Amino acid sequence: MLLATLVGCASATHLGEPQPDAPPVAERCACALAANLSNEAGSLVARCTGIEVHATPLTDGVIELRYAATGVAAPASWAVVSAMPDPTATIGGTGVCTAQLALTIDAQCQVHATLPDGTPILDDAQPFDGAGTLVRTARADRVYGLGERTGGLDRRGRTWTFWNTDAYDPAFGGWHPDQDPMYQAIPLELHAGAGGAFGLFTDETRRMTLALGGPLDTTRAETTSLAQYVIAGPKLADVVRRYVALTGAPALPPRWAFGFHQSRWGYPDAATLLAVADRFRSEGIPADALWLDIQAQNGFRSFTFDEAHFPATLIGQLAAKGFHVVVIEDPGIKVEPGFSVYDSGSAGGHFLGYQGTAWPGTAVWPDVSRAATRAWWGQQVASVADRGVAGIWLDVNEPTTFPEGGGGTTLPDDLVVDGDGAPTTMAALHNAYGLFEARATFDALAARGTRPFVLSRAGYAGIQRYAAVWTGDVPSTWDGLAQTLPMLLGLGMSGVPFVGSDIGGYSGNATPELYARWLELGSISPFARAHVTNSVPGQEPWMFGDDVTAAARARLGDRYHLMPYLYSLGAEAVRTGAPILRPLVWEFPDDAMVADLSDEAMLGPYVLAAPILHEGATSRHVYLPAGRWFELHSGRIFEGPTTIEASISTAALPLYVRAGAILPTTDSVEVYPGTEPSSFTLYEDDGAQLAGGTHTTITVTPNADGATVAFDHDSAVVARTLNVRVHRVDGAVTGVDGAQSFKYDPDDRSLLATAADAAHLALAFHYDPAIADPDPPVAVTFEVHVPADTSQATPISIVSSADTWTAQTPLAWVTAGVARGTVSLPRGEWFQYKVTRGSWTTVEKLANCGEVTNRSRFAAAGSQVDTVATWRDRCGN
Ligand code: MIG
Repeated sequence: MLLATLVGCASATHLGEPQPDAPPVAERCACALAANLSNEAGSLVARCTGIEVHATPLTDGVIELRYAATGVAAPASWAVVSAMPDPTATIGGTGVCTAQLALTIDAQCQVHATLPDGTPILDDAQPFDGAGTLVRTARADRVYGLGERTGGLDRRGRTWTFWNTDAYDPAFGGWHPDQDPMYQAIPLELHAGAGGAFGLFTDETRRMTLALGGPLDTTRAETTSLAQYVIAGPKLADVVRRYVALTGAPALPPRWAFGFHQSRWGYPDAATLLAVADRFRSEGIPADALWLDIQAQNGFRSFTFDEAHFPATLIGQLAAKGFHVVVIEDPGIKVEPGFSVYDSGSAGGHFLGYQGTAWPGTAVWPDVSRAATRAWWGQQVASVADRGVAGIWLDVNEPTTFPEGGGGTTLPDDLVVDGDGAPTTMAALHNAYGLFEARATFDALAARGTRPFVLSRAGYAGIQRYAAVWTGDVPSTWDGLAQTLPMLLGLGMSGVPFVGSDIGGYSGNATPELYARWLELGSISPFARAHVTNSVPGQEPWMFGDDVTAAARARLGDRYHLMPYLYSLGAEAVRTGAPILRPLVWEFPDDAMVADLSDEAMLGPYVLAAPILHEGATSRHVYLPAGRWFELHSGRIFEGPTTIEASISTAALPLYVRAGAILPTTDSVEVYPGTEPSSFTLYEDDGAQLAGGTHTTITVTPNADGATVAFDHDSAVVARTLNVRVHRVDGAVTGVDGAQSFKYDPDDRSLLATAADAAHLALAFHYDPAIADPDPPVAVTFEVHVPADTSQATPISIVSSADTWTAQTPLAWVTAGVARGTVSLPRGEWFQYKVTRGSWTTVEKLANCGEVTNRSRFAAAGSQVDTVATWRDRCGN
């Protein structure tokens, strides 16, 4: 027994592979504490010369570590909202043992931790120096996370700084390709390697660096007390779920905020905004929000409006057109006796003891780390909300002082701040300024009874509780676009699911091609807003020509069609912290091909997106991991793992649906049975309610006779009809049990059933699930409207790039001026085409007899109407 105990309490493990001989975790703590250790109210405390280390097991799968100079008390955390002791953990021997982690502290107060299987995960290489430096042996693994960063997904190989910064580089018109630090500081490391993933969250709001470039990982901040949380996996999803349990669940934005947003710095007046709103409607491009930047304020005074150009009636007029309005509020308040915000702020002692320069000129900054000041800020927010404003945009909250650019300008380090009742300095609080400001804003809006929408540029761990985040001033360059996707993925993996970028880029005059590609990425970004700087043409979709306008209509149309899926992913993020847009490694952790793959992403668990991120691309490689994939629009099948070459056009956003997928859309639930049962939770509510909402578990079970699809609701069922479409049905169909009616579309190869919703609804689709041909051509339907006096003696024909423009495929006359028919084309490929009357001498022409640019279409089942203005032989050319 004694021998077993000694073995179980053997000294610290060292780095390497899993150790199959490691004793069970509980045994490792089953003996008396070593001499330098004590158990103090559920924490293991180690004392060495000049330093002490506290290790506290928390539910579930988290160990809090605090390194401190001897006797230094723990400061309060502004990130951690819930830290419950783990009652099942044991403290003994040299360490702490939990179901997920085993941690030991050696005689030099160095910490070593392993997974239950003995895989070492944490290995202090030196004792804490009492002054903020932690040095650990680097594992030969990957590190993800760290919030908003340039570069790929894997953070190894660099030193990163945590210091919220206005990253705008005037020479670049945005942040520089290697910019570090950015606006946000989220010190969450996600380590992935042998044994799975684990997390390390360093809860520090001072300037901090993390060097991941060599054999040692070094964390450095100027502090005598450093708190870290070791977070168990084994999956990235487990780490992030535990991290958001600690730092707070993401706030679900109202449903309108999942729509498309249009912004620009410099809309001059109400008439312009009303015209923009009308244009969205007349173009048929869906959109839900318009934004007011600082030009709409009265002389850059936060919480005011330039009433002459943006009267209060504007908000209601836009609401009547179906638009919500979001306004910007900067933290720098104009120093101006008589300005009510300045006066009430001064009277309440809400401003920090420093005057600097910001947009309004000489300005003061509220001490948002003080509860009373947050309440005062909330009153200002409420006054704007009273006007009808639906959301608040928090900018320059790093906080930034002028001169802007280069990032070095912020409030002085030695400024005294309240620190939520524990006075400290700006140096200690800097990275939390935006978090406090977002909290004050969110709380004020939530008090009004509906879900707030807040967008924040700066933030710290926990920002997800209050705000969506955008990637700031990204330059309108191809590099800026290419860096945006990994930046969004990194933020998403760091517990911030609602993220987006300035669609089109912030400055640099996007070309039509760049704008189209950015909009396509934007169409799958959790937050989708076009925005641009002032004194340049706007970045509304129609500013870039007909092709781009059509692309915007199509891609945003898809986004809105998938809204129930997107919204449900938002609700999933609230429950689990899972990013809405996630890297492939999140879903396929064992696939080495995707370990640092950042030019593709998963929209939720089921849809793989391969946006086009390079200038002049005429096709792109798409890596599809193991399993069966269905191209979204055509149902074309690919068997992964494989790399395919996707054909593209201006409007292209290659999207692939994973077998097992369940995609609720606005008019149906789209189901792609896999080889195993799968399920998805559909979330529905009124779009803005603070709590409640209905969860529906949709389960798909494949079987030898087709598949069953079941719906189970967690609340009362409303009277409605459900449309359920099962894809890849290309064998014989014998019926659907439980449906009111069903319809088989052999060309789309889908079986659509209609049923009345019920508390438990089960549909059994009976079809031959064998797949006869993974990639048959598709009969694409064309409906062409031609001048009414066009002779019906010759057929209207389609000529296309699919056969290098040779065949003239005739359509049938429906009536004078309308022809209809199908053309067999390669499924899931883009093609170009023109309309003729059977020969090139009769090809279509523009009304002015100019050349018609080739029409572009994707080969999938379905119909489209094209209108021909006139004919070449009529033009005489
Ligand atoms: O000093 O409000 O990132 O989106 O348009 C620039 C004007 C301040 C920076 C933001 C940008 C916004 C701009 N702001």
